[in-house]
Amino acid sequence: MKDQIESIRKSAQEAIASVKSSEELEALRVKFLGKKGSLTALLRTMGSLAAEERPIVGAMVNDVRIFLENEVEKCRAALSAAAMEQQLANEVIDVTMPGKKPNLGSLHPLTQVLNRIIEIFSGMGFSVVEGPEIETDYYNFTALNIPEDHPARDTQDSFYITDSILLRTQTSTVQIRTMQNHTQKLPIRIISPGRVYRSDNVDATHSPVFTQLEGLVVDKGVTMADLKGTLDTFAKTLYGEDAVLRFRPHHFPFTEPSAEVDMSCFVCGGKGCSVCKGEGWIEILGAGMVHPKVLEECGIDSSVYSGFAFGVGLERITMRHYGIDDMRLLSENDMRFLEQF
Ligand code: 2U9
Repeated sequence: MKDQIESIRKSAQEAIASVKSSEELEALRVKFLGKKGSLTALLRTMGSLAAEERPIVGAMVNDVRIFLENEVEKCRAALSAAAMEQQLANEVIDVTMPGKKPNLGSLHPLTQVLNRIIEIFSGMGFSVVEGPEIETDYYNFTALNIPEDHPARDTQDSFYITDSILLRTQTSTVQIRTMQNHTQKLPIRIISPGRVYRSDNVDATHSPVFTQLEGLVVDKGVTMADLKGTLDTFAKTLYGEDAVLRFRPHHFPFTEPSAEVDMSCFVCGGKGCSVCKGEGWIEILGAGMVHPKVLEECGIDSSVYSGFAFGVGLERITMRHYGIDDMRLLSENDMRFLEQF
């Protein structure tokens, strides 16, 4: 019996010593120490022993049980320490590796120029107002005194969604909404930047979507002199003190009188060069005094109030500003182009 006990102890100890995983260890524990294990089986045969031998053998079996339980525990601790070490080795971090460089972006050139223009007009007391890009023909045409048979209304020139809903062709819709909402709160001094849509074919100087910035001032006693002074300050702040403006008579349905406004060429100063095509002048915007019919349509008494308005195409100003020769570059989102700003 003593030999059997010793042989179980020895083979259990050897088996535990060569265990590779906790599953294997648990199987061995069950095999030797479990309810149906070999030590327990041995205890069951003690009935055949002489009475005086039983306590001695019982004590031996107990000692071996305690010894083996200890061995199992030691082995379990060693296995989990090894597992932890393996995990730490797998998760090792090389703190000397170079970090990932974040890709810092910059503002789109159109946004940079827009921000500069907003800054200039803010300095003159204008606030920025925006509005929807999908509009009704009332706000886009009718309220702006654009007659039913005007070519701008043609489906060839504007993008219609239904018979009376279209993508706005100018941001003037925003000024109409502002005037109709502000009849109790005059004067108005706003600029309205935003995207507009016209059915143009794409080439280096035309795009079916472009950005406009329009301005509107309505107050008592506003005259053409205020318009000229405001635009003069704008041009001189953006292009420098040498900038000179020239007003040419023109026609727009929503302003009367109307003008196209040229600026002395910023390259040659007016002498004539390739940028101004020998003219000495470059067209920069359109402007005029708000048509009395437009004021009346918005509930503003045109015998008491008057206003001026102007509109610029932001792409053209931006192209001139940075010497960009193709408008498509401003909407294609080519990183090789955008990274230069
Ligand atoms: C209201 C009344 C009048 C806005 C104006 C222009 C002249 C003009 C063009 C510049 C280049 C359009 O982007 S462009 O193609 N704009 O020439 N815009 S007066 O007049 C208004 C606006 C709103 C209520």
